[in-house]
Amino acid sequence: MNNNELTVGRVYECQRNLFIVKVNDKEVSAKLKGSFYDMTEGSFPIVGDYVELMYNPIGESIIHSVLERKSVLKRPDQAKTATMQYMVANADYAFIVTALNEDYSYNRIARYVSVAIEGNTTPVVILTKSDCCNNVGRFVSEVEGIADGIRVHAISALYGIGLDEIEEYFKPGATICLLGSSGAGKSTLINAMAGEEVMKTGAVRESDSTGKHTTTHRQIIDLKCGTSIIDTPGMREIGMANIEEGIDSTFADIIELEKHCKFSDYQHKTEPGCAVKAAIERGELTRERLELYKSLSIENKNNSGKKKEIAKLQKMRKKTIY
Ligand SMILES: Nc1nc2c(ncn2[C@@H]2O[C@H](COP(=O)(O)OP(=O)(O)OP(=O)(O)O)[C@@H](O)[C@H]2O)c(=O)[nH]1
Ligand SMILES: [Mg+2]
Repeated sequence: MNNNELTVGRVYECQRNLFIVKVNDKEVSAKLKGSFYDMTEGSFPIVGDYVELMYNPIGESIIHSVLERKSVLKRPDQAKTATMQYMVANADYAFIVTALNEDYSYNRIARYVSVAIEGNTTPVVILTKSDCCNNVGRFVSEVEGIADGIRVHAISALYGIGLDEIEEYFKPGATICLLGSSGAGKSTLINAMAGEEVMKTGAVRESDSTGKHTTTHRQIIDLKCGTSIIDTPGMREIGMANIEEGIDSTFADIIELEKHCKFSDYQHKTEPGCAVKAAIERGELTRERLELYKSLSIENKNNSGKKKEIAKLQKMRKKTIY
C-alpha cells in the first residue's frame, strides 16, 4: 500500500481499542493496525496524539502510526506494576486544578508540576472556588513557592472571578489539558470559558468536598475560540516514576543549595557548612519543602528502579524461553 494514501488526524477519544479521530473537521471511528500490538510501552495512540490513518468514509478507519509527540503526560500505572500510563499527548499547558477547600494540597500540586515539566508541558496552577475561601492570597503565595516562575491563578468559575486572567492561554490552535481531583471544578471551568455547557458537571459530597467522578474518560473538546481542551476524569493521586528531571526542576532551589554542600550523603541537619541547613535557618526554605523533595525523589527512585529491574527480568525470561 502507498503511504501517500494516509491522512493525518488527531485522537479525540480512546475507548479500549476504539478511537475517535478528528480528520478534516470530521470525527471518525478508527481501530489500530495489527502491528501496534507488538510495540513497546507508550507507542499506543492516546488522546491528543496526531496519527496517520487509512481513512474509510463508510466504516472504521485504520490507524497506522503515531506522529512524534511534542509533549506527553504520564504516571505510574496503578493497575500494572512497573508500567507507565500515558495519559495525554501534545498539550501546551497542563492546568493543575485544585479547589480552595479540603482538596488543596501543596504536596499534590508539587507532584503535578513535576509531571507537567517532565512531560514538556507548561504547568499552570488554577485554584478554583475562590468564592469559598477567605484567604486566597495566602494560598496563591504558597503555590508560587512550589517552583520558580510557576504560574498561579485563583478563580471562581461560578461567579466569573479571575477568568479574564486565564484568557491568555485560550489561543487558537493551543491545547490545554485539565488535571485534578474529582470535584475540583475542571468541567465547570471549561463551561465558563466556553460560555456554554460543553461538559457535564456534578455536585460534591458536603462532608469532605470530594466529587463523584462526573467526567469518566479523557476527551478533547474544541472551543469556539479555536482552543482544544482535554478534560480528564478526577485523579485521587499521582505517583512518581521516571521523573527525576521534573522533580529536580520543580525543586531547583534545593538542587542549587545542595551544590554548595560539603557532603554528598547529607541529611541537612548537623553537617557543618551545610547550605541547605543555613537556608532553613535564614527562613528561605522550609523543612517541610525539603522533606517533600526528599520523599518524592525516594519514591521516584524506588519506582523507577523497580521498573528497570522488572524489564531486565522480562528480557532474561524471554531469552530463556526462545
Ligand atoms: N462554589 C463554587 N463551586 C464550584 C466552582 N467551580 C465548580 N464548582 C462546583 O463543584 C462541583 C464539581 O464541579 P465539576 O466541574 O463537575 O468538577 P470536576 O473537576 O469536573 O469533577 P470530575 O468530573 O468528577 O473529575 C459542581 O457542583 C460545581 O458547581 C466555583 O468556582 N465555586
Ligand atoms: Mg469533570
